[in-house]
Amino acid sequence: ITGKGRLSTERYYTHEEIINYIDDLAERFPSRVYVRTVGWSYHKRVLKTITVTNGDGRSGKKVIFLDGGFHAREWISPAAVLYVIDQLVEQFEENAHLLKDYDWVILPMVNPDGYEHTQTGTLARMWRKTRQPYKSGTTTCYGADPNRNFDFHWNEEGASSNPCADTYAGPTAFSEPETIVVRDLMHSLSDRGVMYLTIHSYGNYLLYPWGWTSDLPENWEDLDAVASTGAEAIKSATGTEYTYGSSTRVLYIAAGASDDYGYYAGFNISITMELPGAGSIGFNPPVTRIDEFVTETWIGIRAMAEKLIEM
Ligand code: ING
Ligand code: ZN
Repeated sequence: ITGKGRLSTERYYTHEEIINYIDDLAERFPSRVYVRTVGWSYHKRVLKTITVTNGDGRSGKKVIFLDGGFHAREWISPAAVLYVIDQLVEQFEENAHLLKDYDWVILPMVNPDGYEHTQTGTLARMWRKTRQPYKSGTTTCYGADPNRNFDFHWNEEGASSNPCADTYAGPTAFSEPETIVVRDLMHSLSDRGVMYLTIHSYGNYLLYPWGWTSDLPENWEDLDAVASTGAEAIKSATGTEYTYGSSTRVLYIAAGASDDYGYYAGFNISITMELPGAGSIGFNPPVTRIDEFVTETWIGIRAMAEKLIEM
């Protein structure tokens, strides 16, 4: 199954395959691709970023930070992020404009413990959170919602204090090793960081801050311009419609999410992309539709990056 070569969009990868895939790219393209261990999950699975550059050796370029796999059951997310990596690396010539003044730092799998858990059988397929155990009275429940665990208006509206709830904010902000990794990456990149994109599913949304309040951030018009560009590019390519706007206004209020934190940390464009749903539970597009979804997602992400570059 593993081994060097092109990405397969014909199946969902395991965490190990995701890691092998980016490690192989680093071996095949040593001048343009750099893989780094950035931490470990609660169960000591490795978290790695892949940095894609144009290989010109210029340091201190602006940074686009992209991640996926926050929520375990949203399998199309890491698949879409891997496809972005594939396009930036393998279709290098036609995407050169996206790498001229920008490095892309990509963390394809934030929550490998949860992801692996969803691959253990139908009972576990709908798992959302991390897998660290928490006591609730005499019972033990597992995991915090990594997208409620960030320390920006942490555990305010739209998050739960119940360890057994799907939106459990955690006992403290940054209680999860996985969100600490994302936080530290954000701070290490923030002086160069111009766009943070985090890929979830499902519902066809392009969401920007704030998620903790219905107020809009100061540069909401820029955020709206980038999000609408992504939505329009997808609509004209495939007909798929995306709704865009602030998380609170177009979806629901949710404090402690990564896009709010990324914006607060200095990424002036910070967007959560909710890919389309399919399959019996929305979170499980059949493998025959992976290719369609990831290529469409790439069209949107590329258009947003192009908009950012011209802004
Ligand atoms: N949806 C996101 C969630 O974490 C979201 C929506 C993102 C709300 C950012 C607020 C801020 O609930 C999914 N599907 O995870
Ligand atoms: Zn999600």
